[in-house]
Formats: sequence, C-alpha cells, structure tokens
Amino acid sequence: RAKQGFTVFFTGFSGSGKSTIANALMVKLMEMGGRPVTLLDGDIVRKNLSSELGFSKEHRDLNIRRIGYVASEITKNGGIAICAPIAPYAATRRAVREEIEAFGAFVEVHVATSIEECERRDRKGLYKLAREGKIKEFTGISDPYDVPQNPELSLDTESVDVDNCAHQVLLKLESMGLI
Ligand code: GGZ
Repeated sequence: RAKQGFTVFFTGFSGSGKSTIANALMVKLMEMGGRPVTLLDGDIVRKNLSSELGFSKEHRDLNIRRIGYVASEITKNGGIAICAPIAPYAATRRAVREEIEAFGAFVEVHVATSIEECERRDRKGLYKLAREGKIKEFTGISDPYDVPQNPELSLDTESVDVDNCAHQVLLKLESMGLI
C-alpha cells in the first residue's frame, strides 16, 4: 500500500536556517524518489501566493492558513509538502496541524536558532533595519514569537550543520514510518 502523504512544517526566526535546511531536505527526499515533493518556502509564498500581505498578526495568520491549505491538499493527494515560514503564532500552527492531520502526518520542526544568533549573523541586514525602526513588527525584535512547546523535532543549528539537520529530519520521518 502506498505510504500516506505528510507535511514537514519548519518554524523559526528570520535567518534561523529554515530555508537552507528545507532545501537540503527536499533534495534528499527527491533523491529517494517515490512521492512528489513540494517546497513552500517563506519568500516564495510571499511573492506568489501572499503578495498583498504585510506582517500584522492578521496578515501573518492569513499567510500561514494559505500555506496550510496548499500543504493539506498536497498531503491529501499522498505527496510531501515542506513549509518554511516563520509562523510565529502557536494557535495558527495548531490550526494548520489539525487541518493537515485530517489527511496525513504533520511534522513540526522548530529551527531553534536563538534570536541573538540570528541577529549576530544578520545575513540580509534585516535585524539592523529592525533595530533602527526601519522595519516595524519584526519577529523577535518588535513582534512576538511563540516558542513551539511540543514540536516533533527541535534543531540546534548552532552546533549542528545544515546537512546533519536535514538528516535528523529524515531520521524522524523514518521513525514515524513516513519514509
Ligand atoms: C519578520 C519579515 C518582516 C517582519 C519582512 N517580520 O529572512 P527573510 O526575510 O527572508 O524571512 C522573513 C520573511 C518572513 O515571512 P514569512 O512569510 O515567513 O512570515 S510569517 O510566517 O510571519 O507570515 C524576512 C521577511 O519576510 N520580513 N518583514 N516584519 N520577517
């Protein structure tokens, strides 16, 4: 019997490494063959699916609900969806989990890079702009982030490299009987 579909849902700060790990995971899952893999990355979604949205709580929630809906359709059809938004609100993550668990598995992965480390790296210069008040409502600086309480997996990117993080996700998927 064909294995059920599932969604891997990364959550964490801007610059935490979500996209990089999600991409590495996608490559590994594609190499395994079998089911189609769809990556719903934060910036890609914001460009193509949520281009009219900003970063208020309402807009972030709407963005996450849209991602959740697309992921639920992919999961329903037996595919693999990988999502990588910040998704700062626990209640919204829970709603998406419930929507997806009606069709398959939901694997929440907290990319637990600390805000201090994300700001220290500041790969895109956004934290500097947030500190200067040039970007308002910036997650972790001037906007909230609910730390996941019961994620399926929590990744420590400060001591583990990208490839190893993606491998840890694969091991989790294996232990859950998903791959
Ligand atoms: C957080 C912001 C903001 C604010 C622009 N707060 O590093 P990035 O640039 O590429 O990732 C961040 C991205 C966050 O979009 P998401 O769709 O993942 O967020 S949410 O899940 O909350 O809907 C960052 C950029 O957009 N960005 N302004 N104010 N991140």
